[in-house]
Amino acid sequence: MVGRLTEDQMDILENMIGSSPKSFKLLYSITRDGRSAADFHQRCDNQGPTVTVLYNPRGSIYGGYAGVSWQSSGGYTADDTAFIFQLLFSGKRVVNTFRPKNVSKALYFCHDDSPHFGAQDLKAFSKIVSLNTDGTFNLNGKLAVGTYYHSNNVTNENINNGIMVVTEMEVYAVSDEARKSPPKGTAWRKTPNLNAEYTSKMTEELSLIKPQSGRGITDFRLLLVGPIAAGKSSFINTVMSAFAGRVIHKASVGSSDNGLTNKYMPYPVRQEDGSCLNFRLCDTPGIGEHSAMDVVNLHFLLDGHLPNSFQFSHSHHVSTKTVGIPIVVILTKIDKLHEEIEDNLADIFKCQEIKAVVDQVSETLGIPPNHVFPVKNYHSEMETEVDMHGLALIALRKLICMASDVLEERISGSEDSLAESTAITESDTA
Ligand SMILES: Nc1nc2c(ncn2[C@@H]2O[C@H](COP(=O)(O)OP(=O)(O)OP(=O)(O)O)[C@@H](O)[C@H]2O)c(=O)[nH]1
Ligand SMILES: [Mg+2]
Repeated sequence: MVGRLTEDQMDILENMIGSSPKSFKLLYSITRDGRSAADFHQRCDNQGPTVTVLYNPRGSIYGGYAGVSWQSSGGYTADDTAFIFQLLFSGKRVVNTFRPKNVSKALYFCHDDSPHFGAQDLKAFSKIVSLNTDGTFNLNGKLAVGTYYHSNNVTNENINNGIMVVTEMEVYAVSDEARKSPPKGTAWRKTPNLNAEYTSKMTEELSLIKPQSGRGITDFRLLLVGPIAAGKSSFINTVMSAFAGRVIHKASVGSSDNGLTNKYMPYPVRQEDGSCLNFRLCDTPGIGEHSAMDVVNLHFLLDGHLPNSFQFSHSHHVSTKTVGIPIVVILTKIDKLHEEIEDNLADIFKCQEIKAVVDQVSETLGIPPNHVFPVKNYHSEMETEVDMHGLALIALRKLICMASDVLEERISGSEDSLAESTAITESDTA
């Protein structure tokens, strides 16, 4: 198993360590090797310099570098090369290094502790970690940078979102060798150039797809479900824009604590000549603490029980029955990941940071990475942008193909009563 650290992140750590090119070899992974301090010490004691990396479910990555080997005993140990760092905060690249202010107390060695920097400036966990039902790990350690490490006025909340929960924790051995990096610019997902020729080929191809005849089904219904302000309505506008050849603002978009969309609304999509395509993009209210879109309503929606324009409210529920519906994740707002992406959208499949987020989403939701589609929606643009269309159409094609496969299966399979074929899309923020 190779670890989760991307080449870009290794480059950043290499610079922080600062002496020469570095290689990183995964020694310990909490998901692979066990969640006890004994599991950590068995793999990481006497291994020379190491870097510990914590990945939390809010999209933050942080950890610590130790320039000397971890040991099972010895208490406070000096290390003038140690530091605590952050690489990502809430999905955004935030790079900071926190150096020791008390070098003699930079590390703390104890058989009961996993990596422990300073006086719990960063302690991952003690003894054994409990596993949450969603597969995350409740580290019982602490992040309190500022005691024996300089905090540089960054709050701990702004490093770990105030939680010691992780989806993964890794410890790498760091050695003085140059990495055999994949050549820069290698794409992690093969896609054609996202140019005008490609988008026009895609729009033509998608305009020809129809539900299989035999059930009176006239269109595919593609359901957008996700948190408030994830960009569900914006994605609908982006797809509409790709087919219309101009920027469309049909679905209402904006930011509101309780969610902006408050209806289930299936939008038809039109081509430049005004003709409707054989699918509808179904907008729904965002899921959130104060939203009327709760689990009960979501189940009914998935069962196809909600009429068009159904107005969601906390007191208005329908009835239940569940069907297996394929899921595709539309990963919105990738332009917010870092500035270069905004300018080079066509290169996102070469960007290791996007790959890391795609892999993380895939792992967290238990769906294959090739069902996760990064997109950027129209938000401030005045003119159409062909690469944005390309990304949205790639996602749309997968949605329609999956809906078509399910429909075909159901038509050729048992004669159960099926009113319409639905593929569900989860939309999430990067
Ligand atoms: N930068 C950026 N902003 C986006 C993107 N997609 C959506 N937005 C912005 O995010 C905000 C919320 O977008 P909406 O499309 O209204 O989100 P929603 O999921 O429909 O939200 P609700 O209807 O409230 O659940 C708006 O201000 C959009 O302009 C994107 O890809 N990039
Ligand atoms: Mg909306």
